[in-house]
Amino acid sequence: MAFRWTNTLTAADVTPKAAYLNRRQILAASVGLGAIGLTGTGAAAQTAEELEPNTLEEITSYNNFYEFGTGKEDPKRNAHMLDTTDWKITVDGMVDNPGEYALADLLEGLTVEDRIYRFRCVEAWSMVIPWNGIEFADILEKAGVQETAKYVAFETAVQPENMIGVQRGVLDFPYVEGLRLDEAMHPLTIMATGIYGEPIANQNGAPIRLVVPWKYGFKSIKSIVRITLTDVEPPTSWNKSQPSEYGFYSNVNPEVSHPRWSQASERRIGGGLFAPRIDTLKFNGYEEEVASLYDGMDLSVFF
Ligand SMILES: Nc1nc2c(c(=O)[nH]1)N[C@H]1C(S)=C(S)[C@@H](COP(=O)(O)O)O[C@H]1N2
Ligand SMILES: [Mo]
Repeated sequence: MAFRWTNTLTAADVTPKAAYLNRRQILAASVGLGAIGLTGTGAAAQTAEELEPNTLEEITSYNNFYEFGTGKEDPKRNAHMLDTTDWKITVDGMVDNPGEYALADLLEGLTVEDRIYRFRCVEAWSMVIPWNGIEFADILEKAGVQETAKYVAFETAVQPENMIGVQRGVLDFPYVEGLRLDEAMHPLTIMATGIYGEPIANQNGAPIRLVVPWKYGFKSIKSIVRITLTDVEPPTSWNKSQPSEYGFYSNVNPEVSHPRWSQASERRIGGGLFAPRIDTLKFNGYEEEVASLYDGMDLSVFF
């Protein structure tokens, strides 16, 4: 790994926001370039310019978290009810070290890195989010993935008494997601524990959520309580709900329309009412890094 931030950002060790912001340009230039060893100063300059992060206010005020309602402002209004105390994550399936881990134990010794990523919802809005997170591959290494494993399944907490969306049954809960093992192991795939150096807000998926920046936002499952290694493709919430509209792979792809709208462009949150739409990039701009994962696959079939 050519580029790893070695400072460890945790809830207890928060980088002052000013220092954080001063590093922004460097960070932006590193994302998706240094991490994978891609070189080229032209690309770096372009990335730095392009990846102006959204404000914390924007990131925490416009959300999808159906456990707390279907409106974009519902999670901010309702997610204070999420109980994140004494958080535990069950790691099971095809692993050498299964168990129910306290969050701190699961993450102990692992490096929290700063990653400024594009974030593209399947609904065609987008943001740029400065995450703090751990490469998911580091967590998998701790779990001890067995050779038979081919996929990773994820599950969100269900706290019916705290979650108005669960009470209303707006989706089949628990929210579940999955990745192929090579996608899960990819260095761009992180488990986020913070944003802007602060612990991740409840509405963004506290205390820990997946971030897979080349896929539509719904793959980035929030408030995770179970990680299961398996040899069968796991069910995923939106595919279960609308199989003709949402596939397992869900790679950002401007060439493959959603049945009800185009995916060729997107609305960047915070741009204002009259901001022009911006072109959506294949694999959300991470094509160089991830396209080879899908060699030989027809991405209009495996959407
Ligand atoms: N558990 C859970 N995870 C979820 C969702 C959800 O409803 N429940 N929504 C997904 C969708 S559609 C998107 S776009 C992102 C939104 O993440 P953000 O609110 O942090 O921007 O979370 C994803 N993860
Ligand atoms: Mo989404």
